[in-house]
Amino acid sequence: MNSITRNIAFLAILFLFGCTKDDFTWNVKKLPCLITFYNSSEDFFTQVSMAGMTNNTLGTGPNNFYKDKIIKVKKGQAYDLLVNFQTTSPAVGVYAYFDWNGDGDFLDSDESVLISSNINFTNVTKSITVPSNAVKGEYYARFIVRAGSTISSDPCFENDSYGEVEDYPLVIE
Ligand SMILES: [Ca+2]
Ligand SMILES: [Ca+2]
Repeated sequence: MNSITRNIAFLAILFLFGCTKDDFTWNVKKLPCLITFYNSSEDFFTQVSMAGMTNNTLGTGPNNFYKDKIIKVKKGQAYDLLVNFQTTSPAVGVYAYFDWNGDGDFLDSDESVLISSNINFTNVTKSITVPSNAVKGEYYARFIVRAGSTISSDPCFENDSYGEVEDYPLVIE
């Protein structure tokens, strides 16, 4: 094989087997960390409501993904988020998380929102503004009640088995 033939053969192989949009790895969405609570009977959400989606629940674990309860929002718009939870703990950390840039985590700016760190403040309305630079697509929103004295905004943090996590599809238009 001379060098020209070799180059043509190499290009042909690249063309046939190189990465394309049909490559399966292209379509695999990065998922947020899995977080679980094995005792959700005492500290849990009873309602999450936003952008026309309302979900009334009891305490269930270890992980809840409500795939049919879609939170559909538009870039740059503000929405009321209503959260109701109950707790028997002396301390609590309740957070909402939104993967605004669709990179499979809740770690970017404005992606975590403190809902309540007060056991007497269990019925909360917060205004949530979708960043104007949010990325269109279907991602995830997450809500966590953490019971206990260790309050962390880390969306992956489990300090013990008491609490509840509710995950939802987040559609950004
Ligand atoms: Ca619940
Ligand atoms: Ca993110």
